[in-house]
Amino acid sequence: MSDIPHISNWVDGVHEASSSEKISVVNPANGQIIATIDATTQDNVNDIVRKSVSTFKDGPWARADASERYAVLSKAATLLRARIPEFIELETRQTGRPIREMRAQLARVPEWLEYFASVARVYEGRVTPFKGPVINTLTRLPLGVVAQITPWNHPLLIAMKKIAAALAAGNVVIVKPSELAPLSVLKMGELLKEAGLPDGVLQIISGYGRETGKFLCESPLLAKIDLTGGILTYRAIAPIAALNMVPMTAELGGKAPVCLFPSLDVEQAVKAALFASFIASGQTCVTGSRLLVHKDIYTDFMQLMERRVKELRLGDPQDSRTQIGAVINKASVERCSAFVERASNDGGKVICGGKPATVEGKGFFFEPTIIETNAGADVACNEVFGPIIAVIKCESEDEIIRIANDDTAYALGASVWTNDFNQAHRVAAKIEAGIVWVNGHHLNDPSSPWGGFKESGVGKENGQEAFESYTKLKSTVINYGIQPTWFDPETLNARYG
Ligand code: TXE
Repeated sequence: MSDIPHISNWVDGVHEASSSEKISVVNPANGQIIATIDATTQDNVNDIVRKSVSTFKDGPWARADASERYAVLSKAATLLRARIPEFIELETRQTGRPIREMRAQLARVPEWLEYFASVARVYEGRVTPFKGPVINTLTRLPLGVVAQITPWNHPLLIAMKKIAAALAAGNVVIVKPSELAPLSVLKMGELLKEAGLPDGVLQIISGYGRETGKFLCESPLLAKIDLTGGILTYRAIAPIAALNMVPMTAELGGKAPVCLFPSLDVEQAVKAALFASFIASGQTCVTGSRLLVHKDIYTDFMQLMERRVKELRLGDPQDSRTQIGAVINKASVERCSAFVERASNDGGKVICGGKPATVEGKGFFFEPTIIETNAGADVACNEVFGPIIAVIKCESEDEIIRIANDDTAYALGASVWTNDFNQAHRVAAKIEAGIVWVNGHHLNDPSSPWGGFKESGVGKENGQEAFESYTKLKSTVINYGIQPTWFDPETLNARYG
């Protein structure tokens, strides 16, 4: 018997019997299989959705008091915080990201449970200024059974952002984590059960996107689909969701500009660029993948940037000193190589990096790469999702703003780095992106709405907006003084609406 663990679906409060087909989960830093997961079939998906619908209708969670939802989610936060070291190791193993990044990221994940627990507890409805002796209350109800399709780049963070908001609002949740890095999410079932979540309210199912994910999203019984993934996945799901009248939130790609102005000293500009660009080996939707550098600091910036990028320590993700970990798989290495080749054909100059790498002969790595290019080049407009950064020399503030806004279909994150207070406000106001950071990048908080414009997606994660998007608004109009007289024989000034 193999000693590779199999982690089966979490359904109705237990790990189900394994599916006959299994999918291997690989550590991208050394190519070893670390676990297998289920490949959930269409019949099984349909069965789970049906059971989830009855849990929503008959179950206690949708009708639970806000104070009860608060208690369960806050306890889940406490339990998760106590187990963070175990999750850091697992997340590093399944994503290949450096352990120092996972330590910093996972330490904050319980805050999403705490925040949405609190929102559930304090959320107030409204009473509208309705004319006449009428009270109109607006209340928010859970939607029903919601599907969440989550990615591999920040597996636990992104799943918990969505799970916490949906549970706080009283929904039943079916999560389909990425088949490439599902293991931390699959552990959330037991944790939330221990916190007091009733069985069947959180279902976690595994499988390939094109099969299990597709079967799930095709269900007309869903009340919402929340996707973080690629634009092609959105395009595969959205038409059927529209036909089924299932609303969608979608957090897709990005091509974040990092706008660097001459009031910065060069060292500050380089630190900003390194931070924006190389977290997660560039595999995040807000990666600062276009450095728009003002001509007045360009030469000095490039000199120091080249030196600092060459010094980045690529290595074993479990080593605390490692700064650049693996990319997610072989296909990702190949995509990075193809981008570099196209960039060179487009007239770009590879300043450093540009090649696949291994650590002790193993794994899927790519050298941190900077490419000097023009704003219209493929590498400057399209999402690489790897450690390949386009640098563009810009003549003026206006040119930086124009390139930031016009040369890509994405509009998720952007950062503006300057010591000129007026310029900071002026540029931030003109940049078209769902999130603009001034003298920062990657900054994220459960209270801060997160989501893009244009092809970066629709709707928001985080904040009251995310909570509300998991509810439906009900208007109750209570008449305490108008008699219906419309069809009386003699009516004067009667009101019908
Ligand atoms: O994502 P996929 P991939 C972008 C990034 C990346 C590209 C492709 O540009 O290079 O997408 O990455 C599930 N029906 N982002 O291929 O496939 C899949 O199983 C239902 C940005 O890894 O979109 C997984 O659970 N589900 C992004 C999830 O979708 C389907 C993070 C995401 O995988 C499906 C990831 C289908 N037809 C990629 N096809 C971000 N915003 O951070 C796939 N899935």
